[in-house]
Amino acid sequence: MLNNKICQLLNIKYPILQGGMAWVATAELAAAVSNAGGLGLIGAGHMPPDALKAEITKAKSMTNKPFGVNIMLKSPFVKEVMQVVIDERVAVVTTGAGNPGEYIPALKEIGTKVIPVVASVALAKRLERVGIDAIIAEGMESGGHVGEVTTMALVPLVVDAVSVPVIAAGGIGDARGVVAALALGAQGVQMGTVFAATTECTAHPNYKAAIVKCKERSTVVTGAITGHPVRVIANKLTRDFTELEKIGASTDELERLGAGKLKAAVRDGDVEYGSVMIGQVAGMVTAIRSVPEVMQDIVQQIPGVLAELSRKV
Ligand code: TUI
Repeated sequence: MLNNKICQLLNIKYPILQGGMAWVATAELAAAVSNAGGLGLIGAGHMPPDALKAEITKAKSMTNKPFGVNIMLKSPFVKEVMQVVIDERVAVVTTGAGNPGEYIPALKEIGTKVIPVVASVALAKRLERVGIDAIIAEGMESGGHVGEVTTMALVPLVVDAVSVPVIAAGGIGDARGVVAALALGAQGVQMGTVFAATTECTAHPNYKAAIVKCKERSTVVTGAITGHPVRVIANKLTRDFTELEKIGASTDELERLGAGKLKAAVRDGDVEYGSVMIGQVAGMVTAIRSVPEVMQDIVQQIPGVLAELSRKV
């Protein structure tokens, strides 16, 4: 069951990818997800190249399964971290927050599988022409930097627009979500939020506790005005941000308020004045569990979800 094109492409057991969350997705989390049969990824975020290299070395020591690196294209180190990924022969690269087109030929040349994250059909179509292996269609239910289209609408539109396999992301937190994604035409899923709330995730306990506390309306999207809308848990920071937006603050001022705040939340545990990026499915997370438990729960519950579905149709 579940052994499909994505599994064969990435040499993994289940077509379940872990989101490339900056500061959250360290070697420990990536290795745990890969060891549990999915594809773990290190979130490079704004990491300098030497830090990424150390993280890759650590992941290699913790798993003999394939893992990937997510490259945030707005990083000031994007060129250098791409080079690290090439030097280290990382099996899979996912990208976010931009158009990775110019980097694709070099990655393809060494056999790295390239799977960009997109939030629109237009970019999906453009990237297909450059030779990507698959594409992640990420809806606005996700945490962090988001587009404007929901997963429910985006995934089938991308599936119809491209011929590479599509991986659904945004709003997927359990077996029902996985089955729904497959029903929309996706061949796999990417999940961030549920993996952030695991024992193997090295994020600060306050950050993980904040996820458990979330209800369905606990997150908000701020920063649409700056052109970088992000989904985060509503807190003192988001209230200040909204106030600044209301009085017509400049993009510069708004970006200054946000600078360093993701690290403050994830590493230092400042969930009141940090940027607690997380997806809407945080409302579904009721406890911190281990990665194998999360993975096994999802995989084992799929037949039940399908049986229930076939009773209804
Ligand atoms: O990238 C994410 N999620 C992220 S990145 C991040 S850190 C950040 N820092 C500064 C500015 C922005 C983000 C926190 N969370 N998810 C994948 C994703 N990519 N969602 C949406 C997009 C996206 C948006 C626009 C992809 C391509 C794109 O294209 C613009 C273009 O250049 O054509």
